[in-house]
Amino acid sequence: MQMILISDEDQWIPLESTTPGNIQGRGLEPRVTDILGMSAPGEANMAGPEDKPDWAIGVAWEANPGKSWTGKSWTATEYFMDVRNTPHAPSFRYPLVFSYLASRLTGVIANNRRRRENDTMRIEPFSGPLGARVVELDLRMRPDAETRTALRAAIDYHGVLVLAEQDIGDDAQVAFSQGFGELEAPLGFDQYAGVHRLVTRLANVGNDDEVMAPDSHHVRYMRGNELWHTDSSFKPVPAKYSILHAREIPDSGGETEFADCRDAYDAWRREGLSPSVEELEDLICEHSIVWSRSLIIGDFFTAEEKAKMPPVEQRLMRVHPATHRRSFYAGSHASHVKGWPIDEGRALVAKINEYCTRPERIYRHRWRTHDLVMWDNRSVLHRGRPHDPRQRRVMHRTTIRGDASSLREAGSARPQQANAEG
Ligand SMILES: O=C(O)CCC(=O)C(=O)O
Ligand SMILES: [Fe+2]
Repeated sequence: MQMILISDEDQWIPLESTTPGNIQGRGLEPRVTDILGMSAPGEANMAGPEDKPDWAIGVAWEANPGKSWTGKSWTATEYFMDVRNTPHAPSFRYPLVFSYLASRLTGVIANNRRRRENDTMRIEPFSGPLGARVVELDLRMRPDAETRTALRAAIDYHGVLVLAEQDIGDDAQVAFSQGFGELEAPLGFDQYAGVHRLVTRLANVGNDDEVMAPDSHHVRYMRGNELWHTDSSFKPVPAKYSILHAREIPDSGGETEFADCRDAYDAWRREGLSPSVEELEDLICEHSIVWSRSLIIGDFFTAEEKAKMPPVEQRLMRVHPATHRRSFYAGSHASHVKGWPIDEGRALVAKINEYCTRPERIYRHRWRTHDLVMWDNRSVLHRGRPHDPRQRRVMHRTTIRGDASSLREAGSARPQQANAEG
């Protein structure tokens, strides 16, 4: 995989690695302290040695030596570039908003202090294909626009971000989440007294603060989360990011697992599995929460609830709008393939889900109280793991709405066909 780095002259230069030595070797200032990720859209598009990357994306953190006059010790800049036709000119680049300038001018000293607290934020990628830890970030200090942009690029690239020790309540979680887009309102039966109306509470503890019986209606409903899924794919506009905050956790069990569906796509293509990625490119699946719940808790919903949640259609393969990486998009809400015999479609969905969730593609998160984990539902599947039902587990989730139905995303192999579906 080719790395690309932007130089002082806005020239993009391929690098084998992004160590300062390498940068110096090319006559550039070693001022870039961290490259989030710049790569081609999966190795799949880099089939031959002469292949060139299509695009590059990344965030560069540049140290401000001795701190700049703004007091900031780093500057994050997000880069995106289409390198197909103009290999050495960025098509899109924006420096991030220096929002603290305004507060400085208006003399809001408290804001300045809060922002300085987060100046040392770092992203530390995990060793596997997905996930990274965000360190030195305190969400009580309301991240500024620049920090949010760096986080958004990080979540798009890594799929899962872990932020430990975030002792915040619903209001702060909602405010932080709204920085990434419009929030989904939870389904009616997912709303609870005393919980913010934009927060989905996943808990085995009722309004009376007692642990609910394992066979209670709500605990049974939540068992659906033990199946691999992508949030809200059963809604016409599925979720983009989900943000889950641990309020109370059991002594053992109750982990959440994440599987990298971009890595699965790349491997499927590399291994030449059947059907080929070209054959899969424009397939449409029907998604339904009535179907997915039936797999684990039977015929659960009332006729009225079912009528409110009719099946929807989603693409089986998605192209990430920021990273341009392809991934499978299925999970337990996907039931079958439009236009295929039902059994064959179900078998294909099962095969793809199994392939996406192989051990080498999984990050398992063992929760600690006040951990906050966010993930990109467009690229990863997730599931909750069982735990002792007598122990309390209380999680609060905010969910950022996607931009549109996946049907509106063009598959680039046959864009005219995919567009016709939208
Ligand atoms: O409880 C869990 O670990 C996962 C819950 C879940 O699926 C979600 O928060 O979207
Ligand atoms: Fe979920």
